Amino acid sequence: MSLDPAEFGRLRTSVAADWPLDLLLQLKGSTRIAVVIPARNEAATVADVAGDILRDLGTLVDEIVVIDSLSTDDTARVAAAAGAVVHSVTQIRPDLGIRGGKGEAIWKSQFVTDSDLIAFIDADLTDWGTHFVLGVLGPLLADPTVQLCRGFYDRVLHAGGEVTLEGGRVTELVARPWLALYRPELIEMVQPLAGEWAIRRSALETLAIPTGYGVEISTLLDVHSRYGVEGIAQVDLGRRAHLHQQIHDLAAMAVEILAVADRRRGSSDTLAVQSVDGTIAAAVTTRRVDASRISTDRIVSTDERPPRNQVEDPVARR
Ligand SMILES: Nc1nc2c(ncn2[C@@H]2O[C@H](COP(=O)(O)OP(=O)(O)O)[C@@H](O)[C@H]2O)c(=O)[nH]1
Ligand SMILES: [Mg+2]
Repeated sequence: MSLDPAEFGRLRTSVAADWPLDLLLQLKGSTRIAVVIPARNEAATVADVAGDILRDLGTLVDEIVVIDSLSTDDTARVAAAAGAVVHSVTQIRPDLGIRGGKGEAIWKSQFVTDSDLIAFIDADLTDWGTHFVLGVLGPLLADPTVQLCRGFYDRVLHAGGEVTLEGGRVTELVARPWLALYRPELIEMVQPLAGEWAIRRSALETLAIPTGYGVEISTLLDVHSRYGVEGIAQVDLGRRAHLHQQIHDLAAMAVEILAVADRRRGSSDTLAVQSVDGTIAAAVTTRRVDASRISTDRIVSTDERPPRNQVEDPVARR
């Protein structure tokens, strides 16, 4: 099932079927392409994700990289066995500090890849296909003015059951309402927080990157501020399923997304508070009370890393 692109106004919307492998191979020319898979404790699924991409898209993709953050399971071993290049965030520029978080993995991936286009794919996908990668790359290969392409999909709510275009809970109750209030030009984004997206390196390296789950909203807002709605595309990938999180973990995710979005409340792409090395260090405390009336505090980091192009190379510093 796909949607009528006419519904999407100025936002460039296509469907994955518009971007078959042979077309992308023609468009690729000398463009180098990386697929980056952030993964923490995804041993059950990461090998299938990386292995399928290598098998189907080996001629298109120049680098396939898994960025692991301190997984306690076999993620790194099974991803390497599937043929991916595996890096731990602890080994990438340790001089810049070592942190957890999905955004941190994406930020550090810039130090171990050199491709012109980078596609990000979640490692916990269970119902997906390698057309996800083709779909997010197609609009960037076809049109040099597109900087960022984000996927959208029906979400499979129950295994073998209903599918719906509704986003996840954080998408529907936090991200899309925030966009409606503060960036109405982006209300046509179906899945603003989708983990499947691609971006030009030249754009990514100019953006501050939140260390955690704020990375999707920040890249969307910052590309919009800088390049306008014309710089953004979205692509219908069909359907997707992944592993679901607990509501309390989603609440922490929502806090980070709101903090990161609120720093970008205006249309300006300049972040106000920056420390000496350009990292924004900030945290929010959340509290919940359980059935025994015992409260637990949780500190949610809302840190952001500086744009890659503002980080000196270690050699240049000496
Ligand atoms: N390297 C790394 N990857 C992470 C981290 N946290 C999440 N991820 C990965 O980011 C992707 C999306 O994370 P997930 O927790 O599934 O978020 P959700 O899909 O938004 O619920 C998955 O591939 C995770 O393994 C982290 O701290 N480090
Ligand atoms: Mg997930």
